[in-house]
Amino acid sequence: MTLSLAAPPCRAVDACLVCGSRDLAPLLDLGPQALANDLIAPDAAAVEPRYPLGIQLCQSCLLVQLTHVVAPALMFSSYLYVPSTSTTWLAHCEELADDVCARAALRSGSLVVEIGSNDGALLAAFQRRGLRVLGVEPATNIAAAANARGLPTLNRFFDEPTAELIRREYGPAAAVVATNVLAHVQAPVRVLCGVRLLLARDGLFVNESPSLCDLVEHNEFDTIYHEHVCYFSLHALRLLCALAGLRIIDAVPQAIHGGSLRLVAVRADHGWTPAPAVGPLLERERAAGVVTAAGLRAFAARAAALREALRTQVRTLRAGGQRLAAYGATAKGNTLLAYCGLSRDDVAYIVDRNPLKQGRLTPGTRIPIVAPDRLTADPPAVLLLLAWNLADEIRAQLAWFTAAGGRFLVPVPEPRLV
Ligand code: JHZ
Ligand code: ZN
Repeated sequence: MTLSLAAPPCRAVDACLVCGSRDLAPLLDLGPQALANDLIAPDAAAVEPRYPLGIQLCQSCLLVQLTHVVAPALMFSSYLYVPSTSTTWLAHCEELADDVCARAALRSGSLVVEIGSNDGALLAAFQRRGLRVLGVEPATNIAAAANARGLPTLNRFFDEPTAELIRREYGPAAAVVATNVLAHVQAPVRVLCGVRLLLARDGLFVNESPSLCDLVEHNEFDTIYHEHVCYFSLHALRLLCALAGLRIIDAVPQAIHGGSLRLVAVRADHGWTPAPAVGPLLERERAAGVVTAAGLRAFAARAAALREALRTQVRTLRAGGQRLAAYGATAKGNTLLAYCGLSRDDVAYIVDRNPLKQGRLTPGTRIPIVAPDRLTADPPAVLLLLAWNLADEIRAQLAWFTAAGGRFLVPVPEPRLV
């Protein structure tokens, strides 16, 4: 894939990415930050660039979005994150594939297209169910790995021309699925228009993105980073889908990634009836305060309080001679470390099971990322859990650590030692 670096690396968003309104209310400023997945080679000479990180609310269409966006080619042309290092994710893929098959009444050989298919964990689940699969993935290294596993993957960003190309060469899709990708794009309506183009008349679009409601309810400010351009409420998604000629027929909250929303949509010209689940979710969003600047600023104040509480907690532990390391070189971990001002003096190292991340340094904070066996060789007293969304899976693996007196410091919804 060719890199398009003609665009500036970073630009301020002064008109809503969806509706163009300039009625944008600033909500939370997380300061200048390095790109969350831009893990540094230990011998890197250059200083990693930092870009302003903050969110704002469009008071016209209710989309929460970044205050500054970074050129996608800088973040997604080569990628180190693969979700399949987590068994929680693999189990989620099986359940999602079953759900899509049941809802769309897919037959053997029906075409399922996945946007942002990463290493193909979800495609493989569909393939095992006898379906014809095609992935679209912009990261060259990861698309190549998926193709090598026998999961056909186009190495490009998904847009309307890509949708036309797929329809021409593979036929209309019985289902289009996307997980953790719509929030990553600067023109989500254009992606949804591509979905509309690609879907068969009775085809189904199933999208999962982190839920703004969960983000706000559980103080997950760390899931804000440059890769996540949009923070979706169902209120905003309804409008986005309508603008693209899609109609939401169901919305189901999911526990994955700290709380996501599984959205099921069809072409607006198809006569499906919406499920009743949508009304209560809209009500929950209003109660959580995600559709007003005042409600969202209350969340921003909680994030600032969390920062102070975590800094105090870390300072107290260190003053008591307790050494800290961290678990999970996550994207969100970088926001947390940078916003809370935690450094290599506070966190000796970060363990991560993904070999692509090991041997590198966290962007901005330059904390070494190492393989999990470091924990046995050089155990800390406390492990800051940067992958708090996978706490159950990780704590089950590290039963020996807690049995030996080690403790976890879980940062959200508020810092606590367990
Ligand atoms: P995890 C990613 O965020 C990035 P991150 C992305 N932009 C996105 O949208 C969200 O996901 C949804 C490691 N691990 O999933 C693997 C272990 O080492 O919370 C991962 O590096 N041992 C696409 O980066 C990290 O933790 C384990 O036992 O915040 C988890 O990253 C397990 C289970 C995981 O996503
Ligand atoms: Zn707007």
